[in-house]
Amino acid sequence: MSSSVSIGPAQHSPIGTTLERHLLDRQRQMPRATGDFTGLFQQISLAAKIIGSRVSKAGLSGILGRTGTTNVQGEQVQKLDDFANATIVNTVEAGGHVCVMGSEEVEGPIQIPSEYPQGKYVLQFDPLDGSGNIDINASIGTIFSIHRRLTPDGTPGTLRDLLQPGSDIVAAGYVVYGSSNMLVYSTGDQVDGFTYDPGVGEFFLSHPNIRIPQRGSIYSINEGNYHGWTEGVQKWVDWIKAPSENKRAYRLRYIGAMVADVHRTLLRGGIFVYPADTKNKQGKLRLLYEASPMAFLVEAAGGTASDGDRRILTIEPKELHQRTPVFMGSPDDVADALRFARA
Ligand code: FBP
Repeated sequence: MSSSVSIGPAQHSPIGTTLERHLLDRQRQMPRATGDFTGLFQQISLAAKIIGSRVSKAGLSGILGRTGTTNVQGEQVQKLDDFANATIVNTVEAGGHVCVMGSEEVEGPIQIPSEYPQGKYVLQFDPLDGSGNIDINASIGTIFSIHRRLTPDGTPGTLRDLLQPGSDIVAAGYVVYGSSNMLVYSTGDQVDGFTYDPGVGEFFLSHPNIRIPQRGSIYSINEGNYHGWTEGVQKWVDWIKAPSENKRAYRLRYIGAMVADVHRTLLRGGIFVYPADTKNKQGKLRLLYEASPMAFLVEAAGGTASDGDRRILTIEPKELHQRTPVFMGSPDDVADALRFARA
């Protein structure tokens, strides 16, 4: 667990505990807690409720399709990307808990307007992960991580506050908008999942202490990129999908939204991989608001997360939107993949 978090150790809250109550119970464990962390988390969960509500009726509310603009990644921006980004910024900026934010949809640091307090935390997020799935009604999500600021208290946050390694994450989480909406988070000690009940308008603890299996039977990768991979990765995929004496053939599952593919991997085991290829020399996924927060969760659940050479959490970020190759999941499955990839 990160030393600088102002919330107590993970609780063994009973199933059905609300997220709010779960956070307050943890806060009470920490005599020095100021309530800042709990306050920030409540704003994140409120933003998730607003986004989830819009996603669930996207086809009816004219929010499908593109805005016609291109983001810093060179991607066509979806209307829901914009809506989700604005919802998180508007919900969090006035709360006084953060000093700066970083988003997939915004080129530079998102400053907190001067009329609001400059808080002690730093929030990074992918407002809508899996944008390609929006118009086809497949699972999408929101990914976030929280760091403590490095620059002096009370001053506007800077890029330096955003360029922090995953190993200094205070908390990370994601929301998956799927058959049901779930918020999964960790402060490093355990991973807890909460399911949203739209009838009550609240997240309830449904998956306490998620532990990833040591080995799974599912691999998740976009095989359409096969010809752009290194020989090592090609050999790994050829091996994992072929039955052999001491191994059965793994099943391929690829939803095309990292948040959903990693969610399944956390619950069922196996491995999710987005390697570098001739098109994406550094891989496709972004370090600060995709790979790092998901790596933090996978490791907290007992899994492994590597860029092929080192733990993703040890990577020192240089740029806000830098990319990284990703190998994450069950320890035995990631070890197999790295053995091939490094050969
Ligand atoms: P965004 O949708 O946030 O840009 O995320 C990137 C992403 O959609 C991941 O969620 C997913 O794992 C990957 O890209 C899918 O990429 P591809 O279509 O190349 O397999």
